[in-house]
Amino acid sequence: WAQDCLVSNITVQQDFDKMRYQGTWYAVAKKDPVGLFLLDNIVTNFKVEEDGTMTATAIGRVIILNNWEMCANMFGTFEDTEDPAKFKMKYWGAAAYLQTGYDDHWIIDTDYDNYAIHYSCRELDVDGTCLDGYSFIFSRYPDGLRPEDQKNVTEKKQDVCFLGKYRRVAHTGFC
Ligand code: ODT
Repeated sequence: WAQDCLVSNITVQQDFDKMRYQGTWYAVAKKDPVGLFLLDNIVTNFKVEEDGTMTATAIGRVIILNNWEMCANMFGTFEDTEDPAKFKMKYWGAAAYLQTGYDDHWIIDTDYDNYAIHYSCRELDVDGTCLDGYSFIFSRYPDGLRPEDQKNVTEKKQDVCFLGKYRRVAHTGFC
């Protein structure tokens, strides 16, 4: 079986349940996009609003204007699509000089209680593979994934064609 890396062939979490996804997730690994933004100490908190819309906040260390290090406070709202695990994320920062955007936001796999794999392709290549994208591995625990989840997470890194492109996300208490 040869992996074709077509974005359209990437499978996502079946019957994604945003209620169970709520609460705190710690980034443990990240594949960066072009023009990377969030560096480390990345913690997100997901919520479902009364109208059913999923929203999230995120904090993380960033460097802006090439040398100013700070903790960014970010906000996102997630538009539903026909697939319950695929969203469009509109995001912005607490301050005007932080990044804003509108990205795909796919939940590739999660067990809701321990781990989650997120994926976003920002730019498709002409052949249908991803030219520019990013991905987060999240854990419910600040000190990382449980050993029993690591094999599955490695498989999913391969499924999204980013295996070998992730770096560890440190939690040092900076934010
Ligand atoms: O860090 C990068 O290089 C790209 C990612 C920037 C998006 C940050 C947006 C945060 C918006 C609010 C929280 C959302 C939680 C999202 C979980 C995963 C994707 C960032």
